[in-house]
Amino acid sequence: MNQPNIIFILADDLGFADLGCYGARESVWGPVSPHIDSLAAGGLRMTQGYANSPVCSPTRFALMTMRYQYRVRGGMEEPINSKSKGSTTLGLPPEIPTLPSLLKQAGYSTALIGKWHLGYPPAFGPLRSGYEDFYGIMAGGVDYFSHCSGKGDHDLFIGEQEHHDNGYLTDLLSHRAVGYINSKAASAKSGKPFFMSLHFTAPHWPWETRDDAEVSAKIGNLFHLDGGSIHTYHRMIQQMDEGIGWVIQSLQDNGLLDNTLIVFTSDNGGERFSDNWPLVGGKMDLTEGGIRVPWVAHWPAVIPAGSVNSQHCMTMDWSATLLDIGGGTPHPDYPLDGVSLREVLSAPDKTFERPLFWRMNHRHQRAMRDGDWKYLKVDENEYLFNLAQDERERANLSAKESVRFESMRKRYLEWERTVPSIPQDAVVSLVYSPKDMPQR
Ligand SMILES: [Ca+2]
Repeated sequence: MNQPNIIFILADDLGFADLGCYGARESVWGPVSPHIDSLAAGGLRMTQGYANSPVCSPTRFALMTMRYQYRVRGGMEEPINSKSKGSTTLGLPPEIPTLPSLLKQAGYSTALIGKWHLGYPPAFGPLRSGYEDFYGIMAGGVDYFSHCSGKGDHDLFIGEQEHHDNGYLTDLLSHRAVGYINSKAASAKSGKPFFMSLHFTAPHWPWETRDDAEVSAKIGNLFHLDGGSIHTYHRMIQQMDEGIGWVIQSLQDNGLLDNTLIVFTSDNGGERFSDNWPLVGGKMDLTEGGIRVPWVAHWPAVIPAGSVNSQHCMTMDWSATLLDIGGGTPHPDYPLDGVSLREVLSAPDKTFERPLFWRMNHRHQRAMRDGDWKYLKVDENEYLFNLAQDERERANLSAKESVRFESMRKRYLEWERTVPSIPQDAVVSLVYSPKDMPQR
């Protein structure tokens, strides 16, 4: 098999049940995600896949480095915020090997279209960490029309050059992705494959569809605590999905669809308008709703259509998989924590044991998933859940299964000693509190 082209599509704050293929209800405009659903139908849908973190930038550190994000100082910010502009510590150090830098060494063309959120130039940036091309935003979020960050800075770039474009950001990113595929199609067919990261900001706040330029003009704070609705939210997902449809069509038109691996996921669990059913919690939480996310993979040459599997995995496993499939080699000084899922792709009924760990500064959370079981700590409270019986994490079995609880707790603590501890100056940034909206 020739090296496939690889397209990694990342949605921002999309919840576990926000897509039709994960049980989303229809919107008032019809199905929310027909194109992503068609990728799942023609490929693989995973039911037990996770993000490395319940918040943006930590997951992106893990995605890029294929290692637990806690190994990098910037990975312990929850998340990197716009105050880090100018910082020489809060970002992805260019000397650390990344998925794109190692795929580049393996012969790939590499591009990031969309959100970076791993620190600002001149210390950091996508071009310094393995991407040959970049079109997108450096910050954690921008307005969809003005392309300004919460700080008010215009934040749309080509490479490291500020660039002004008119239009709705989701559409600009989709069009740019199609343009990239068209520009690389001939070389892809003659043996030089491409790796394109397409990191949408949708359906992250502010709550704006492509028809909401007027909302954008009047918006105060990008957190948009006085706006939005499930209808706006559905439409934002739909418009991202439409762009993914353009990407699929362009692969088809260029004769590249069969040997292109497309992976779709979200960087963390859903935010205020998201549907995480049947999971509880959301962004910033280590309950399932904060970390379990959709994972869809489509690669007609290898993945049997209609596959569904329950392999346990997190973001860094997928980037390790893409490196493996692309023929890249990890750097010996930076051994991967991520485990390749390559064998699962061609034989989705085969799964393997994969214990997973998470840690958050926010509310002193800890979590470990092993088989059907999950150990969880939130604030000073500890829990044990059997997720095969109780995905919603309501039945705390820590007393009833005290031996198992103690053993998982011990294993968590052993794992925690293998990663750096949280520094005193690590920052937790929350977007809203109970005074902004009622909690359940
Ligand atoms: Ca996010």
